[in-house]
Amino acid sequence: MLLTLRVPRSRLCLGRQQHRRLLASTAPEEAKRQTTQHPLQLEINGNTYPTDSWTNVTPRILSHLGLNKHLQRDHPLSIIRQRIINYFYGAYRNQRGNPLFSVYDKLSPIVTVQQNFDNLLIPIDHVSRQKSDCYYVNREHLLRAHTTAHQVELISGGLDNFLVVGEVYRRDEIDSTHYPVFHQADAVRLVTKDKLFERNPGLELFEETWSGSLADPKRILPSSKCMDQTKQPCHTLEAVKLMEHEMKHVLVGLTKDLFGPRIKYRWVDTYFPFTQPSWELEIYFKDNWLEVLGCGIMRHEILQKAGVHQSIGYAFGVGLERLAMILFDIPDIRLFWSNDSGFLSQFSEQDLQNLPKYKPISHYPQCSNDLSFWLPANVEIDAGFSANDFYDLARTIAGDVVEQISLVDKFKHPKTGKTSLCFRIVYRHMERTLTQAEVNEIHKHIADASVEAFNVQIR
Ligand code: FA5
Ligand code: MG
Repeated sequence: MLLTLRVPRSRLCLGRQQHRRLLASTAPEEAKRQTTQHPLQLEINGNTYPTDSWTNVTPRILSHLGLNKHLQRDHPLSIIRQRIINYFYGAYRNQRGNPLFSVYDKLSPIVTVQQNFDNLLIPIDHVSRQKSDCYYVNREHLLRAHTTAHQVELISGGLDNFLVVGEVYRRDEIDSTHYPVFHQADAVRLVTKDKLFERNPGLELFEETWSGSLADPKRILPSSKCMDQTKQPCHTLEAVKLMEHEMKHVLVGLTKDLFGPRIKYRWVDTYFPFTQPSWELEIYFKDNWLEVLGCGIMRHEILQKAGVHQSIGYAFGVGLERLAMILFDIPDIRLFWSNDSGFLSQFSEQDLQNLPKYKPISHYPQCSNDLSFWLPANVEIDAGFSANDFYDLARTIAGDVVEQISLVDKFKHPKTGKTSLCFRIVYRHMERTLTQAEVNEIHKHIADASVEAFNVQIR
């Protein structure tokens, strides 16, 4: 929303409310100090940045750096990342059958104003540059507001098909679908005339009348508003239409790959400073149209700046939380930051094609107790004892107050040769807080029943 022409809602309230909510768990005086006062320099990821009148990152926001939820195994954002990558690997292959796209998912989120804005022709007075919309480290550095910030450096490095995945930071509103730190995947695909017009070799990428004057990087034209949805003056209509068709076909393909063939979607014309023409893709979700991505034909000035003169390209940026919310039926974007094992244990990367729907977790606290026992002599896990039998027994006794059970330790005694197992059982009630005494009693029942059923010896 932020980089489009529409005024984001957050700009109207200048982010004050979101700050109050963000800092809700910090004492008021401390929260105020953290938001308004800064040390003379900031130490981030081993680099030192002098602060200045632009500095507005808070310790709370900086604490998200390096959490890399998109790389955390079995996290829903990692599952979405993997699904997008797999889709692109399948959709585009070279003649030898290898994937065309390369993936960059560990780039530092601290970028320069040049990377985040200038390289992408974002006008100097564009709202998205304002302090009220971004987290600035100082006047030259900020936490990237979109993964598009890496476009020019990667193209300059010679890449023509790539995906960038990472977290982005915006002083946006906070509600069930907006959070100041969220994840994006960006992609760029560049093609030459020969490739685009393989079947129509007579066609051209660029208008005959276009002088190519943008080709001199020192004479980059001032960014126009790019509101004409037809095409940029330099491109031929055929080139733009073919590229648009390929891009929309691939993005609808991705949408259907994720959500099934019956998903309702629509294309909405929009404006981005770095693409022309530009669109947003919206998906019908819970009785509303939800914007999931922005895309378009890349501005030719950007390619030229990056040293590419004979190609046309498309680019898009998609919000991972938005996709994951639809895919897993996750009702609130804040859940993606949860370390609650009741949330995290619901997702697994093992079978990417059969993903479960999210089951709401109780907001009452968890209580976890360990149970360790010796297996009988000559019995081992999967040879006389099955962990699944133990799980069933525990569930039969405790019912739904058992939220999770996992095997956390296993070892063989060097002398007796007996195997010891330790299971962690997490208890939680859906409607009330369990007392430790109650939990201990249930836990004891499970221990007693295990002795009875499996002839184990409690340690
Ligand atoms: C951009 O960030 C552009 N860089 C996308 C782009 C890339 C366009 C390349 C063209 C070419 P926008 O601000 O609309 O655009 O954000 C892109 C997506 O991020 C949105 O469609 C939405 O899915 C997600 N998004 C935006 N703001 C938030 C937020 N506060 N919380 C969660 N997701 C968000
Ligand atoms: Mg948008």
